[in-house]
Amino acid sequence: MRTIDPKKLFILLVPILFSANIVTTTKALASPTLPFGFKATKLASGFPGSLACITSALSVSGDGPFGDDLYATEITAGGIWRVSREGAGATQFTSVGEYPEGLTFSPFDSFGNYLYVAIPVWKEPWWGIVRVDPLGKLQGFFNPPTESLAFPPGGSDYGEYLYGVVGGFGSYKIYRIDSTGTGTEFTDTIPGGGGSIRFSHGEDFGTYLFMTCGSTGEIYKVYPDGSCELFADTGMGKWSIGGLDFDVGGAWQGQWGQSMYVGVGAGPNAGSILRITPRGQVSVWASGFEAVTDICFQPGGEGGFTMYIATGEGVWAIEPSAKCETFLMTEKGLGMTDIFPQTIDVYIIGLSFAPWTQYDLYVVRDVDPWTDGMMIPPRIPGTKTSFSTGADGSTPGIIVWNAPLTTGKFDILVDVNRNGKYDPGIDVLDDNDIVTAGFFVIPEYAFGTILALASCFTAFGAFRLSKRKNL
Ligand SMILES: [Ca+2]
Ligand SMILES: [Ca+2]
Ligand SMILES: [Ca+2]
Repeated sequence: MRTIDPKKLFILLVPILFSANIVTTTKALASPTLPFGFKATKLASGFPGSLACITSALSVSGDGPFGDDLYATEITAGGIWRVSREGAGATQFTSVGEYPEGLTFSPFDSFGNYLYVAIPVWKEPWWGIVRVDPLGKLQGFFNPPTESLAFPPGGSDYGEYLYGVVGGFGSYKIYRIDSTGTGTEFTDTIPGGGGSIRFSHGEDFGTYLFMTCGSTGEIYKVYPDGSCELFADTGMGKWSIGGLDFDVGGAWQGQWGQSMYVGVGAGPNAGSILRITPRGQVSVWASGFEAVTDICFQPGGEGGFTMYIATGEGVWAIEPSAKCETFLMTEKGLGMTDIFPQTIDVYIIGLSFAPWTQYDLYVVRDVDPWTDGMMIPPRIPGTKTSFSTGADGSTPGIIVWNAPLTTGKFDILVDVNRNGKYDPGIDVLDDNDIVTAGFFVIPEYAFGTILALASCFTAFGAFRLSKRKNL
């Protein structure tokens, strides 16, 4: 039998695989493009009662009197909206008049159980910072027009204050405001004008105040003494970047890594989400949303965190999804594919499983369809029967079936609850598809022809070893 020269395989596959190293999820208006292993769900699609559905900022309440919903500002009609995290849509919580921007809950008892809202204009009856009680009643709190606000985490060098970006008259300053609403200047005029602020909270980022600069596309770090230092230039240009948040502080980071994420609200890259490492390296992490104006992370959920984003067409949740996919080895690392010649080993990568856990694995003849509670058919002889995850819940590329392979259609099932049966919503299928085959093994002579037909790759993408040090 003729074997395929690995170099030839590489030349054939690479243009296909590397042209799409991200997986696309299509939803409604926006067509988000997310990294492999993540999914996006729209929680609220525009807001009832407003014509232009532009959300500006988001905050997640804890389990206190505000429930555990998301709260969002709606800048054209001045609403504060309450968005169900379970996908039950949005309802108006209260109205503050025009142009509310940032909003946040207080971690400090001294500031009481209020939602604090920044309003960057002088306009009756409310401006500056107002606070809203759990019944939606408003109180004035701080006067100068404020664009963004943030509380530091408890016990930091920034004290028990609310920090606000105060603008107007051509210059911007950060104020710190005590629990009585009395503000003092914290920074001198800040470089690049105002933007969104958020505190990092430990690990490699330390605990610092970070600020996006609307007019330059830069991000500054603001020290507890009020001095500023350039942290990163996103390269997105003027009036481009919006809110930011950090995925640190949960039980484990999972696939999120340890990063700052920044929304891009305008400019050529509008609708993207940037990922910035603790050393200030910037990359585009996701794209294809409408203008992304704010981001907030909530620890918990399957993958360690859920990311919520405010966009020009509503609110989305982004989270890792437990996933198992078939790959083959190329000279550059692993390339995702569903088609294997008989002479090539079958690899899998598993993502977003629980950390430090062993899972039962089944490589079986194609089942069409998988039905709730059915017994998992016998394994193909010689295939791998289990795999284990590391601290981040992933398994690096492992061979589950050594060549030579048998031709045919096959499925791979991760029996998450180890009961020998298929349980929808618990067990994980290769390609997450209950009908089609997870992968095909075809005769050697047909392989070159198949490769020429890119449409035959029902799912493709690339996962280069160099991109993720954990693989
Ligand atoms: Ca099962
Ligand atoms: Ca199947
Ligand atoms: Ca597959």
